Amino acid sequence: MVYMFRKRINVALAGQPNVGKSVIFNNLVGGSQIVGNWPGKTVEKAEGKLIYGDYEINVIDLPGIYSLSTYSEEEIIAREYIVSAKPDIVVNVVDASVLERNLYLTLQLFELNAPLIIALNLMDVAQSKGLRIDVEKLSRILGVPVIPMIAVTGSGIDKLVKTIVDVFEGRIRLSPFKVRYGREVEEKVSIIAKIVERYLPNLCSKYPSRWISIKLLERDDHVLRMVSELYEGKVVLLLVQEFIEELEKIHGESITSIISSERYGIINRDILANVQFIEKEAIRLSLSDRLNYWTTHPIIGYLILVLVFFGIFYFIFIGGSFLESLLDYIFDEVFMPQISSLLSYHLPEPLYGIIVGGLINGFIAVLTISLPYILPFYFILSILEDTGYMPRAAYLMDAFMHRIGLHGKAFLPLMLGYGCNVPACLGCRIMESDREKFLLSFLVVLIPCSARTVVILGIVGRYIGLIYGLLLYVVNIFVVILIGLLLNKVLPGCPVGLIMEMPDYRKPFVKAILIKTWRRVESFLYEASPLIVVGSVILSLIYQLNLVEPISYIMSPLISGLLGLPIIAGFPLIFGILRKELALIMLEELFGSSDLRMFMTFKQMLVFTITVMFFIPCVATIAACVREEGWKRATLISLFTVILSIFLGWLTNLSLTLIGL
Ligand SMILES: Nc1nc2c(ncn2[C@@H]2O[C@H](COP(=O)(O)OP(=O)(O)OP(=O)(O)O)[C@@H](O)[C@H]2O)c(=O)[nH]1
Ligand SMILES: [Mg+2]
Repeated sequence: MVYMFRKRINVALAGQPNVGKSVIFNNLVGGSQIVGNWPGKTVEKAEGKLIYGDYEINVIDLPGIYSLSTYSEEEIIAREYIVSAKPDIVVNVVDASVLERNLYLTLQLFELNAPLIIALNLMDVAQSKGLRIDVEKLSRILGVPVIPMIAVTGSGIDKLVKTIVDVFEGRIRLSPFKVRYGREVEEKVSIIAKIVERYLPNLCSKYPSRWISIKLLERDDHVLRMVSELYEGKVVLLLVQEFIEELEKIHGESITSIISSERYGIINRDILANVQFIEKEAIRLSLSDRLNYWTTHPIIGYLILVLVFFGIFYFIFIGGSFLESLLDYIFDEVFMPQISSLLSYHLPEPLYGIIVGGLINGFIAVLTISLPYILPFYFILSILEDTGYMPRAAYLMDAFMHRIGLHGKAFLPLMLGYGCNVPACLGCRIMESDREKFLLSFLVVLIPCSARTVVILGIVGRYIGLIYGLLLYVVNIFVVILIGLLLNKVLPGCPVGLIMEMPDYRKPFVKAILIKTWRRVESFLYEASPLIVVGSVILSLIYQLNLVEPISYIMSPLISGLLGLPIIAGFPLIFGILRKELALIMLEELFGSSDLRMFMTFKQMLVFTITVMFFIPCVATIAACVREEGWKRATLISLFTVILSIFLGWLTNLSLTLIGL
């Protein structure tokens, strides 16, 4: 027997927000981490594996952090990972177009004694800004390998992997840059380091003593707490406090400003001055600046926002209808008749019903009902994410969002919600306070995700008219605002202000967009289609066991009494918890036709769609919500959506009946 032993290399990707860490991660391990042009998408570390020759490279994608201080949950996650898990190699991804700011984190990684490789990403953007970087010299000064990259095109990835292995095997030796502060600070740092080494040996076995000293001087909360909990720590803290006061007196500014300006001094004087050159001709008002001006303009900006939104749904509807009729023809007209006649010949009736009616029909429904709308949606969402329009939209919406106790940044998870509520729920973590996070979680699950879009455009858009379909999105926005206003009044606490960095516009790359769309479609096919097929099989079992009537009867007071829907419409609503598009798929399966007009009135279609639009989130979203908010809150949110959806369905039914429809 032959055993294969692969050497394992643990690699962490660390860097500031929005520098391309997740693109590199996805490229390396084929992952599907959220990628987009705004800071703060990755909120929790993600893990993936790459096999390279005799090596198994374990890659961790860390959240973006501006520095190694502990201002946010992400910074703690990233820093603790680097310190505790001690990865073999830390790939510090830096944005070549704003090196000064990015190297700020790099210096701190050096101080942490992390074994670094620098991935100098976004070289294309740096070049278009007229910046030239002497990569070799940068590598010489920093004493570690520097790999120029354009991650979205895959350029530099191979070299990065090879370098990781070479460093791991000691073929490339690291002689890391030594960060040296001004004389006064340096004196204090080395005294504190000696004392810390002597009196706090346990702490020094985890963190480098020099790093602890700098962090103590910087008044880092986390380190201060750790030291104060130790018996000898109190004395150390007294000394540190004395040193801080002394330094602040000499420099006339706060200790954090002293240290950060010294760091910038080192970056500019000792590093950038030797390696970065600005080529004159590129200094002009760039396309990005002009686009930024118009898309954040107080009047034109909003017009563009409305146009973009309508344009997106129009594109999805047109693209979706076209793909739907194409796939319908292929599967329903060509493929299905052949399969049915073949299987009906070989299978006994109950089994035939379950296999063809449940399994195969369920799978075909995925391809002919969901996929046609989901594909254009993912495509256009990818473009929107990569250009950098999303944070502009968030900026424009800031004033509105304040009315509902949130701020512009909250608009990002809400927009992601149109694609899928799961990342939107997880994305709520970017909010600063627990109150805002909870409030936003309530709202994101009300946003019609792409699966609900399948229902909205596939029923109302298709049978009543696209404009009515689009109107439902507007209604949805109004309801979300209303609920937000209400929650803002009810929930204790106050909203906080917006602090968000506005990234430059970036040109989306066709290849990157296509890969991203495909990855999303792929995970939709893997994750959603089993749920849809299971739902479809359960339904056909219910059919075979003659349970349709009794169950419908139990639900009839709600379904036909309150909502005025055909009695069997309760099934699709319930099964929609598995996957939202099951609501439409099951309606067609239950009616045994893909033309709903024969079985439902326009009023019923509207009531049904509105109920589905707000009804309880799907299982995957509930799970994400439990993870972020805990059981109690997730249950509260889910129950709330059930009551809200039935109430709105009833209200629609009542008002349409009152006006004689
Ligand atoms: N032009 C260009 N764009 C890039 C490059 N690398 C990444 N991008 C784009 O930059 C944006 C940010 O990339 P991400 O991988 O999401 O960045 P991240 O560092 O993981 O960001 P956070 O998770 O928010 O910290 C995306 O829109 C990418 O498509 C590059 O080399 N050139
Ligand atoms: Mg990321």
